Amino acid sequence: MASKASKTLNGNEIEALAIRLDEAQTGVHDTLSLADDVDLGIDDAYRIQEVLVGRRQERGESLVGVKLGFTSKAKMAQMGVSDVIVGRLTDAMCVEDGGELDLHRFIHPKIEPEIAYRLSQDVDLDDPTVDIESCVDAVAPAMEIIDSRYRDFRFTYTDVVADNTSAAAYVIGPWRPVRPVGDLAVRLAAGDASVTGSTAAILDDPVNALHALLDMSRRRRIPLRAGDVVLAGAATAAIPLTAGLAECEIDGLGRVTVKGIA
Ligand code: OOG
Ligand code: MG
Repeated sequence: MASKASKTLNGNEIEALAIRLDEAQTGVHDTLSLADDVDLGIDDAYRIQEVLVGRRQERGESLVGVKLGFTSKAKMAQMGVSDVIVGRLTDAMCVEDGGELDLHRFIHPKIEPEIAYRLSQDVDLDDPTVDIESCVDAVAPAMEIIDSRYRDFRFTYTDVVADNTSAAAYVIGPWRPVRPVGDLAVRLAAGDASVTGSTAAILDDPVNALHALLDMSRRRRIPLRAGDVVLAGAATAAIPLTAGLAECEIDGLGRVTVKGIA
């Protein structure tokens, strides 16, 4: 049986797939799974993500952080993917706490509860002794808006990596000095939908997301810089984002809200 090579596409093919995803996002229309057309390996998927994000940078957006995906069983079960993934956040995706979000920007947005960490210093990915926890100075309740560019949110593991892990927008509540998070109750409500869970659903403790991030960043050469925001991955399944208030409360960390505008 032929094994699936992970890096098989040439530069033009990578570029074409990145453009397809970029145009789906900017044109607010969905596209079919890339896996329908190509045999997409994980290394190529991260190459597509890099080109895709590079196009956003060419339009003037800046990289401001990273996000992890599928760090909880609830998310893995909802989307049928069971490996941790990493994507990039840009300044254009940031919405202020209590702010408004024009839903016309999105194809089929969902919202999910997140824990955000803030890096206080650059992380040297080549230093084997680096202590990622000591590179973090603040923690906050947060929400992520995901908007898969794939029809009906149906994708493979490599598809979702190429699509910058469905990243679309995020909102961060009040930062507070970093402290152990462990097991805190999480509530998220948006329109008629709501979901509850615990921060311990994130790799048993969201701090483990930092260690997973270090590992992924080393493997994928994703820089981690002072000031970067890190979204640790949703503790619960995502729910549809509809017009009106969406709010997330995490016991002991506080509350964060955003208003969807139809
Ligand atoms: C992929 C993004 C997953 C998370 O927090 O687990 C993610 C998706 O569900 O479309 O952001
Ligand atoms: Mg997320």
